[in-house]
Amino acid sequence: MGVGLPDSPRLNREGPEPNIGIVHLGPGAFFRAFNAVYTDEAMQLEGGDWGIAAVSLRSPAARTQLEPQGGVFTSVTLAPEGLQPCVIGSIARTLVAPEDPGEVIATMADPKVKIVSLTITEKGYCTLPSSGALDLGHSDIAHDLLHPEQPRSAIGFIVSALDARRKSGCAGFTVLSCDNLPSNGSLARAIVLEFARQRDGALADWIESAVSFPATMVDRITPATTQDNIETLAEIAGYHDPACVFHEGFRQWVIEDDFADGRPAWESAGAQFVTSVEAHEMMKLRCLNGTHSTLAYLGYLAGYGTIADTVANPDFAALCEMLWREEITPTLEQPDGEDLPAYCASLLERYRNPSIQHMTWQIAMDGSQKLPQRLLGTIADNLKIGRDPKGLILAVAGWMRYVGGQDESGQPIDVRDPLAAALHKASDNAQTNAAKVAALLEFDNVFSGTLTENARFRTLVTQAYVDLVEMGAKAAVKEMTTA
Ligand code: CS2
Repeated sequence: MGVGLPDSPRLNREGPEPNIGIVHLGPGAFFRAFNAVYTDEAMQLEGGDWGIAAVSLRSPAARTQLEPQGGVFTSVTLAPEGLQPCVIGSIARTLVAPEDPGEVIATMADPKVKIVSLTITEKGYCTLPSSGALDLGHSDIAHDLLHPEQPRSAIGFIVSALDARRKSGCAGFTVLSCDNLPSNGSLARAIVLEFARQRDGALADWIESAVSFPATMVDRITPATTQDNIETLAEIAGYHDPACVFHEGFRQWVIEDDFADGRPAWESAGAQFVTSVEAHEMMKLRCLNGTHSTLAYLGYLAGYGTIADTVANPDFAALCEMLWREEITPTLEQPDGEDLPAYCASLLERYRNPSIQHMTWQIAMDGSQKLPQRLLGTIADNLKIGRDPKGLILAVAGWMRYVGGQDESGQPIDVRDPLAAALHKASDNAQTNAAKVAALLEFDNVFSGTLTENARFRTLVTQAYVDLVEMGAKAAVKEMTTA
């Protein structure tokens, strides 16, 4: 469990390793700064066997960092008054799925495991982003349907583990999606059931009754850990921790209270349990992630490395304020206990935190998977009521320019996206600006028919793209905010 720092600067647990009650898929920086911290605090305050088996679905990096330290790592809060390190001991075990998929299934099928939580990012769900439906043509899904003993996808592991539990007469578990997707609980439920039904109808029926899929809203800004972070921690704490994470102080976890077989007392660590998460999730996705992606594409094109650098330009800060006021919050229902204008104002403060080196390039990743829920739904809602959401449309044009693969000074952009090659080809093959926009709008797994058939949207996004090409992102943002 957690030990105090800096009085006793050491990287080990005081008590025994916690018994495992949670399997977590996707042990990246966000999971460590968020789920692992909440669970550590909940166990310290209220006890319980909620140790975490952290499973990487791809790279062995997390295991390489965590295993030699017995799963213990340092979470470092970037507080205004300085760095606050805290040692976290909730991870009891680390596994790398491709090395031994059978061991991962067996761990998930252990009756003592009550929760399987996920931070696998948008693309980990193997859906068609524009509709949220399971992509049966996805190579991992096709593989996992043929090889249930050796899955690759999170969905494949979940269904194989549930199959094993059902066969051994054991109860189901809770699948807890902690990714930035709208209605992430029902989305996870729909794709797990769809996948299970492809395998075995009776298994799907059993899952429907034995497994719960609560929705969650998760929020804590956590950039990828850098070598610099590791060295800084070594200076202040006196030890080397390659598994450390640096993050903001703010955190918010809103969870639908629907667990199949118990849960940690996360409320003791500040999590909010509610009957419906939807309004909270829409607020966070559209207000925070929507402007994050806007700043990522337009800021990167304007030559800014981080979000803090981007919003230090008053035009970009004004763009965020305009988006919140005129284009985003009018589409939202105010969640219980929140005040939308105050929420948005606090976001700008969080973005301005100069000690958080959150790279525009990092947030720009996987745009094809992020655009629908962050920007396109809000745009469609505005168009429906006859409003032109020109700022959000400029952000979409920024994405189009970004995935074209060349920045404003002609330098190549390292575009990371599952569709990167296809997007680049489509943009490259088209000769004119209008043809490039039209070619990208053909990606129907990103853009829904509601948008692509809307002539007003097509005109506005083409105009915004031309503006970006002709005047550059800085001037286009300035013009948008002074118009
Ligand atoms: C970011 C998020 O990388 C991204 O796409 O927008 O990870 C963001 O930092 C978190 O959702 C904040 O809670």
